Amino acid sequence: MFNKILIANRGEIALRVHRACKELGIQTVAVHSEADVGSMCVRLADESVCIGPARSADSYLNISSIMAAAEITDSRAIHPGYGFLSENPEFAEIVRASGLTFIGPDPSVIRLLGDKVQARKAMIAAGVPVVPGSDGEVCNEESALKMAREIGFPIILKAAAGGGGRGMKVVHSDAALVTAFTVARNDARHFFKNDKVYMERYLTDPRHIEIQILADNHGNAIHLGDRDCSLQRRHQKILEEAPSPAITPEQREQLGRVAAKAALAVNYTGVGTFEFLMDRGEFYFLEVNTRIQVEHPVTEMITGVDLVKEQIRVAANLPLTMRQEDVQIRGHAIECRINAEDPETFIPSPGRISEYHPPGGCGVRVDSDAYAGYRVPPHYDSLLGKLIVHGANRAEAIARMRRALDEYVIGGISTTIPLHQRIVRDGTFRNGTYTLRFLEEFLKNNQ
Ligand code: MV4
Repeated sequence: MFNKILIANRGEIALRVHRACKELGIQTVAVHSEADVGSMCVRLADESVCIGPARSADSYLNISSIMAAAEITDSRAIHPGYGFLSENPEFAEIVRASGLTFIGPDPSVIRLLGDKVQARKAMIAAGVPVVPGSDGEVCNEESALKMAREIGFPIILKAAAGGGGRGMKVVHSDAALVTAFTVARNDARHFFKNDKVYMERYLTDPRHIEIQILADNHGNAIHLGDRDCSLQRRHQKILEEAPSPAITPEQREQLGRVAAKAALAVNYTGVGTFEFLMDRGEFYFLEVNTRIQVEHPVTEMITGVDLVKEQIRVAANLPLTMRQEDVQIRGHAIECRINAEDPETFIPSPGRISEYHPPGGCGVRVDSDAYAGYRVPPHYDSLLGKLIVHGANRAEAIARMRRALDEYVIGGISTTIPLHQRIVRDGTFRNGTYTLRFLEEFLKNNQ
């Protein structure tokens, strides 16, 4: 096992990784920007190094500073968390070339799955169902038109280097396609420095269901069930739950087996997420996320598996601590993302937290690095932390979330707690029938 791990991230996930390291007997190095000197992970880590000014580009995305910090602290591995450099294959290569371990899949696997056209092809080859669409890149207007007529409108154009909702264009007609194709290409070139685009049939009212997988360097790949992430606004997830109330245990088992098999087929190692859309009872592969995800705790709560510890063990070449038949899904878990934002306008609300009282009691978990007196910096995304509950079933989990949200006190700034208090009381949420479009409608009707 590694003696010392450098945590190349900030906020609640840096603290989450620190906690896993401590339980494994590993020393931690927190790297931080000038704006994060007062953060909880910096306080708790065994060592800390300031890697630059507040701006992410100068600190959390500054590869040379991070590598210098790793060198002076004699760190043996780097955990990238989520966001920032977590899915950057060049960073993973540099870490490896410096003789350290990147805690994540092989750089070649990150690169393959980062190209959504290549990922689609790899998944088709592995027997994973994908959305009907182009075989590869859409190269010109003529082939775009021909393909769209075959697939049938509406279609969606996506950037091969995109993902997570950026660089997408929905098209409803022949007439709109020519301009949309040009715009999609230019946007892709501009945002991702790669103008490759592809086409899929546009599913109008799906659910977003993802499978958590775990694979080691010894030929073992297992799944840990699904998460339902359909409750989102502008591609930002707001609340996640596991298992999905929309699928049967048989569907879960089948989709999980498909994802684990596909993970083996692409030599995937570590933790990974296979994203699917579900439409009229059918599943369609979207993309693979090659990092630990924000919503991983709901899976931990229903399986009892510490995903970050497993991820670190796999990176140290140890075998998985469990087999597929050892994984049992118990009860139901829900996560509310607590953002430092106005709960109605979603405008960020940085500033000093004057009062802080997190909820507790049976089945309640808070993953947050907030504390009374903490200043939420204005430079980063507004996630303050996550409130996660576990119950014997979905009804108990909802009642517990409602109770825990009512206990949570965060003073001095605005948070999304009041929004969550309204969502968990909503009929459509409570009966579990919501789709990707739900939250937008909910917000319109609840002004
Ligand atoms: C889609 C889609 C409908 N049809 N693809 C958005 C994020 C990126 N991972 C893919 N996304 C979508 N792809 C087809 N063929 C709808 C979305 C989508 C979505 C997906 C997941 C979570 C939230 C979303 C919100 C709006 C649209």
